[in-house]
Amino acid sequence: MKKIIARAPVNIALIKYWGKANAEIVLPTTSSLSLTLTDLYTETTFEEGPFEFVMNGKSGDASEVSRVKDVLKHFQNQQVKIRTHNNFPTASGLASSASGFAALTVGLNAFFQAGYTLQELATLTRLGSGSSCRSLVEDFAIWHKNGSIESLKNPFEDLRMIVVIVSDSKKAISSRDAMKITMTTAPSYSTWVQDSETDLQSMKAAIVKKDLMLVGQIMEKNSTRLHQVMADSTPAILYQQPESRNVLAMVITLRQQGLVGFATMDAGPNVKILIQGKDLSRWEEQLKKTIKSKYLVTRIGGKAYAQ
Ligand code: 2P0
Repeated sequence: MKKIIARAPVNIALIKYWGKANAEIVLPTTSSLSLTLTDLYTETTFEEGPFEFVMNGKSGDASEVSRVKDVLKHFQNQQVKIRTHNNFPTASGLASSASGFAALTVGLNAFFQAGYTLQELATLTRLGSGSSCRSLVEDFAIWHKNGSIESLKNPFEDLRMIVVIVSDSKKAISSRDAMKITMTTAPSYSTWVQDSETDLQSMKAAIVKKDLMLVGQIMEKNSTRLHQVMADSTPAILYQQPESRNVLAMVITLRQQGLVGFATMDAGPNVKILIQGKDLSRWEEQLKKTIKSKYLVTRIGGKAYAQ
């Protein structure tokens, strides 16, 4: 009996994606850049049989199945039983669509021995979740606005990400819908698109120079600007909660006191802090002292694979 297991890590953007130039084939308005989180991943098994999609022990709902089929229809047939689960708490408020679709696409490629190239897999997985194509490569993943995927060597040895779980409730609005609202209503959207290009170029230069302070500063600014352009939408899209802002303020204060770390936020209230492993115990001490929320700590690196 044929069986394939695929695994793909979550990725977090340092330069964010927020809007589609072509919604049908999911081409973004800007290029984005991310890192994968080694210890937070989706694992998916594929077995022979009539089509079935089970996520975290439950049958997938209609919209999940429809997105899965958008990818599956590019393979030989639909005779496959798919079971998928996340190794991180499902209610942690962490997006799982990127790791989920990366595992799905890479796994289907192995299961059906389809032989798609990396670039072709990126094109397919985007149909399920745009940002999932960034979980297909190691190191810093760049998803260019023309659709191509690039991997830029990560020169930093000991990075960690702290994921502060401010809320575990399901978000009020999906990123797919929210980015559409921002694109069509935020007066500052075109400026955001231009600034994003400048940020990407500065970020690439900072990575190549191995300048962690600069990488962190650009990352934090890019995230702040994303949440400003979201707030500039009508209706305003507000993912931050008071506790998110407490964590952001804590990161800035601690950095002023010499503890290096930088914050970024996505389409939800959780805050991710990029730090160096050598500083982890000092960060944990401060987190326990200052905030109520739970947090996870993960290493950085890895990519989707199937066996
Ligand atoms: C990112 N996000 O770059 C940005 C920052 C959320 C905030 O990519 O519509 O779930 O399926 O392409 O990939 C979330 O977007 O959206 C996302 P679709 P996806 O990580």
